[in-house]
This record gives sequence, C-alpha cells and structure tokens, in this order.
Amino acid sequence: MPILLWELAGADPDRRFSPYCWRIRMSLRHKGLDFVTRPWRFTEKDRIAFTGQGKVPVIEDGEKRVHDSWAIAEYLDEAYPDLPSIFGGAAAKSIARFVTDWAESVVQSGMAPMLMADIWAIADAKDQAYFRASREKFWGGRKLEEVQADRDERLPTFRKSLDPLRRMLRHQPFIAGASPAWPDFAVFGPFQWARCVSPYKLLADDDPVHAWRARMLDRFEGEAARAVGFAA
Ligand SMILES: N[C@@H](CCC(=O)N[C@@H](CS)C(=O)NCC(=O)O)C(=O)O
Repeated sequence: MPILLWELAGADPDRRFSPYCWRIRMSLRHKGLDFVTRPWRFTEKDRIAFTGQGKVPVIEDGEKRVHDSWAIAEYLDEAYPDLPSIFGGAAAKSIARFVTDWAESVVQSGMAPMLMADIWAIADAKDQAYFRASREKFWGGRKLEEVQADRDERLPTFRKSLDPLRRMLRHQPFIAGASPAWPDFAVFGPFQWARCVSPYKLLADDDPVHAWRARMLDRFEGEAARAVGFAA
C-alpha cells in the first residue's frame, strides 16, 4: 500500500504550497517510495485530528501515522534503511539540523512578509478568513496587504541573507554535496512555497542560488517545476 501524504492546498486543490510538505515530497522521491497525496486546507483540523495537532505534513504508512517534517524524515530513514538515506548518517544529520533551522529562521522568515497577501489570494475561500485573522495577529495587527507592501525595500536584505548558501555553491552543486539530500530539501521548501503562491521575483536570474533552485526544480523528472505555481 502506498504511503499517504497530507498536503496543504489552495483554492486549486493541485496548488500544494506548504514549504514543510515540499520537504517530504522530495524526501519520498529521494527514497524512491511509492506515495499518494491528499489535499488539506488550514481549517480542516478535524481531518487530521488523529495526529493530536493541526498542521501538515502528516503521513500515514499502514498503521503508522507521523506528523512534523523532521519527524517524518527520521521515520522514513528508520523504517526504510535500505533505501537512499535522507539525512546521510549521524554526522550529516546533526549538520542538517542547523541547516533546517537556518532555512526556517532566515530564509522562510525573510520571505514570509513578502508573500502574505499573495498567500491569502490563492488560499481556499473557506481558509481566507482564518488565514487573515491568524497571520494579521502574528504581524501585530497589520493588514496582510500592508505587511507585503514594502517588499521591494525588503528584497535586498533578503537576498543578502542568502550569502552563506551563495558562497557554498562556489564549491559544490548542492548543500549536501554532489547530489541533494535533506539540507537541500529543507532550504528548497521555502523557495517552492514562494513559487507556488506568488509571481514575485525573489531571486535575480544571475544569482547562483537561482541556478541551485533550477537544479532542484529539475530533480525527480521536474516534479517541482511542474507544480501549480508561478514562473517566478
Ligand atoms: N514544524 C512543522 C510545521 C508544519 C506547519 O507549520 N505546517 C503549516 C503548513 S505550511 C500548517 O499546517 N499550518 C496550519 C495552520 O497554520 O493552522 C513541520 O516541520 O512539519
């Protein structure tokens, strides 16, 4: 029986825009596991209540149910040790933790204010009020449109924050080395999030990070490139 992956979707059920779900989609492909996906909306908490929390990704593998992207990756490596490793061993996994935290606290957090109103626009109608209320509360009561309005001014600082990745890419094509693994999936997640929700151009065409993202988009027969999104 294939693994079932619950993924965040927009008004278009094929627009799968969660950065955390993309990590898992790439990880499942990396391991070569057979899986099917199920679209899920922010407000459908009851449908994943069996996990005791309200966020995706969630996977169901037979009787086993796992939530949280890092925990899912750990589970997959433990349950399928003979398939290609997502983390690549204990030392690599420790470093992957740092890269994951950088992806969330610098890359994803840096992008977030530039995408807020665009996410609202592609969200399912039944999610829009929830998304607006929860995110405007997070942004100190500012309207999503206001949060996003100064993105041109934010962009240079965001691009500069990618310097560690840009510098590393002088030496190797992927964060994990010659071929991608979890660190690449973790950092690619936010970039694919942005691409799925917004036409806003976060990366200049001549940026080595743009070239890395193109390599990630091409991976697995261009699965991420074919995803519903924008050609940003
Ligand atoms: N730490 C979790 C975070 C998962 C997460 O925040 N998922 C978002 C989708 S991108 C979600 O389900 N949000 C539900 C909500 O905001 O109510 C992971 O790594 O999987």
